[in-house]
This record gives sequence, C-alpha cells and structure tokens, in this order.
Amino acid sequence: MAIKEIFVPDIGDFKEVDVIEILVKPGDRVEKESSLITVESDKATMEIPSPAAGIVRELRVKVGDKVAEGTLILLLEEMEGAQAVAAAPQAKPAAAAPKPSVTAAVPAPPVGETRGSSDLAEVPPLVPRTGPVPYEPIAEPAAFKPHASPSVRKYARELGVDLARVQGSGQKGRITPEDVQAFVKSVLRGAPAASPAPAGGAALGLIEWPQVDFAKFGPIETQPLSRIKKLTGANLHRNWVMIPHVTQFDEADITELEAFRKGHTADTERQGFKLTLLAFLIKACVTALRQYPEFNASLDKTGANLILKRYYHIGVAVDTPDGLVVPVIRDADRKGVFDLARELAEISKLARDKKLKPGDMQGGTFSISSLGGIGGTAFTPIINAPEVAILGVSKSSMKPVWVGGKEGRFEPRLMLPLSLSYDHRVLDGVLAARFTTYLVSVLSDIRRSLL
Ligand code: CAO
Repeated sequence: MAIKEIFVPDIGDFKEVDVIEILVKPGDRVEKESSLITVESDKATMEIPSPAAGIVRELRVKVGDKVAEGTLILLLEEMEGAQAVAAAPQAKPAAAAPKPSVTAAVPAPPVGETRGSSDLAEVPPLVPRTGPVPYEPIAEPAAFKPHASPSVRKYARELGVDLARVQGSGQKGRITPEDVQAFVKSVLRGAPAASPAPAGGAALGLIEWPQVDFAKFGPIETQPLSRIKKLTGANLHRNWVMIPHVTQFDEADITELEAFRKGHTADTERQGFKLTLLAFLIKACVTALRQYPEFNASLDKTGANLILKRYYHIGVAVDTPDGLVVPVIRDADRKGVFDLARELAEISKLARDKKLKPGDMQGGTFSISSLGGIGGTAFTPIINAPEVAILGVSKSSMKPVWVGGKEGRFEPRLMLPLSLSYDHRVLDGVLAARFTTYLVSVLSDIRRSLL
C-alpha cells in the first residue's frame, strides 16, 4: 500500500491558521471525509477531512502549530480505490453554516485547481468543495454562540451538554473536550457549573452578551488572558455577583505617620528593606479588626452563622506582570511594623517572580489593596471571598484641613483616601462607618497602632 502525504488544502483567504485539535492518532483507520485536524483563524474554525480512506501512519503537526495551505498534516497508508490526497475543508453542520453574505468573503477556488509548488506537483486536483467554505462568523447579538470546534460541538451534542453553559479554557476562551467533561462531572456532582458571562446573564434572565465582530470596524489584536487573570477573573466575577457590596469612603490624616515613617526609612534601608506605608496600614487594620471583629470573619456554608476568627492574616493585593495575586501575611497582630515591612518586600518579590505557593495565598481574614503608589482618589475594591471586607487605599495628597474648632484655621495636612468595601449581608452601614472612623483615628495617631 502506498504511503500518501496529506496536506492542508486551500483554506480560502486565511494565510496561516492555528491547529487547535488533532482528531486522529497513528494507527487510526480513517474513512474518506473523516476529520483529521481542526484549525482556527481569527474568525473561523474548520475541520480538515481526509481526502481518502486509510490508516494514519505518522502525524506531522501538533496542537499549537501554525499551518497554511500546503503544510504536511500526516502520512496516510492509503486503502485501495482512494485517489485524492489533498484534503478539503469540511463544511460545517447546517446549524453552524454561515450566512451567504459572509461566506462570499471567502471565495472557493475553481474546481480542479492544482498547486504550484514543485513538492506538491504530484498532488492530484483538490477535491471540489461541495458546500460553502466553513466560516464561523461571530453571531449578531441575538444568537450567542459558544466558541467551540465542530468536533467539540458534536461531542457536546452526544452528551446533551448545552455549550452556552460551559466555560472555555482554551485559547480565546475556546471550549475544549476537557471543558465539556469537567462540566458533565460538575453537574453529576451537583455543583453549580461555571458559566461564561453570556450564559450567566441568561441564567439571570438578562439579555444576551453582545457579540461583535470588532474587526469589522478596524484593525484588532487578540491577546489571550494569562492563567492568573483567568483564575482571578472567575473569582472576582463570582464575588461581585454573589456579594452585595457597599463601599464606605473616608480620609485619614497621615501627616504625623508619614513624618514618623520618613524618619526611619534611612535606618531600615540600611537593614535592607523599605519601611512602606502599607506596613503601617496592616498594623492599623489589625487594631481596627480587633475592635470590630465582625470584619475579621466569614459566613459559614449555610449563610446562617458568622465565623469570627481569632487570628489576623492579612491579604495584600500585589500587581504582577501576569495579573493580580493576593499573598497573605500571617499573624500580623504578632508582628511589628518593621517585620511587616520586611515580609511585605519578600512576598511581593515572590509574587512578581511567580514563586508564591498556593498556601501563601490562603487563610486570609481581611485584605488590603493599595493603589496609593500609582494614583487616584478612590475606588471600589471587590471583596476577596470568603472574607467580608477589603480596604482600598488611594494616593495621599496635601489638603487644607480646618483645625482648631471655631477659632481654628486651615492647615496643610497629608490626607490618605480609604475605600472600604464590605459585605452588606454581614455588616451594616453604621458598623462600616464606625470601622473606617476608628481606622482613621488609628492612622492619625500612630501610637495607637504601635502600642
Ligand atoms: N499615597 C501616596 N504615595 C504612596 C502611597 C499612598 N497611599 N502608597 C505608596 N506610595 C508611594 C511610596 O511612598 C513610594 O514612593 P517612593 O518610591 O518615592 O518611596 C511609592 O509609592 C511606591 O510605594 P511602595 O514601594 O511603598 O509600594 P506600596 O506599598 O505602595 O505597594 C504593592 C506595594 C505590592 C502593594 C504594590 O507594588 C502593588 O502591587 N500595588 C497594586 C495593588 C493592586 O493591584 N491592587 C488591586 C487593585 S484592584 O484590581
């Protein structure tokens, strides 16, 4: 039996496409028209079928490869009677068939067109296309379509899975066979399945997520989200949707605190670390959490009980090139400001070097997110569940503050903006205002937190 090379056929306007699935392995027997691989461009997903029946002898592409017309896909031991060795993209099932106006943008070559390359000189004419070139247009808002290859759609259909409810973990949010399996497992376990924004919206009875072909309006570039962004994004989304957030804003006069901090920076820098404002904020928060223990707490699974924690593990949001992480400083109540500053430097370095272990980010009881080194006057941080509150810190600035009562005067004071988001199921506005007022008083009189 002759070994034949199977190449990527003419794929219309697409110069280079990604291999996103390999549907066969060496030793597999394939029929004519069975799908061999799935490729994907910015706009389309298509399966390349076998132009002949035979046994797959050797794969020459792998997932993630970029291929173009003429790329060798595999070696096929052809069965008798098979002629054509150049594959042709397979038309999609009717449900995924494009609108005529869209397919017109990807013209099919004339029937019988041959290749110009000498390597491919022996390749017989392309199998004529029997249908439109597969093209998966981004649907208009009325018809949200999950991002999945035809074979994954088929797999989902066989299992009775509604792909709109499956979260895609592949490139550009594409749904993989493993995502479908994970979804089925989660349903069998009775766990609520994660769902992307559109399906989540549908579950809430909202209108569908707008699906826009941005490329229609100008040049675009697609950047896959980092693993950290996907993970934190899913957590933030859940927390934002499930926790009724309220944010209480306040300002602390840190004029004295800054003077104290600056007075010690040279000393700590000699010891090899920076005495940051954040270290004082951690200390002040612990003092306020001791005073208001409901903020150092979590709801239990039933939502009927509040679990007050007698330990103070403070999470600190750290920005890294791959996204936001929240390492935890343990037993912050038992550490001095200098120790906290030293530890902060260590964990933010570990975070940026991607060396944090999962345990370093667990067990937090309250979090602080500081954007003070960057700018802004206030923001609404999202609570880091199962915690019930988070403190956002913005950039301090000199402000004229009225001091001394009726006979007083304006004085330039360094004011630090604070934004406390809290879970309104657990904490009410009065308590939150008391917490921030107390925190402001602690920060304004550093002796209170240092004692
Ligand atoms: N007001 C004014 N200036 C401030 C300030 C504040 N609240 N906080 C810090 N600064 C200044 C510092 O004085 C320092 O200035 P110098 O370089 O002149 O000394 C500079 O900003 C950098 O501060 P720092 O080195 O002390 O770092 P930090 O404590 O502000 O932050 C860390 C450390 C890890 C929190 C920070 O690097 C970070 O990652 N911030 C982003 C947090 C984040 O992503 N939050 C999520 C927001 S919601 O998505």
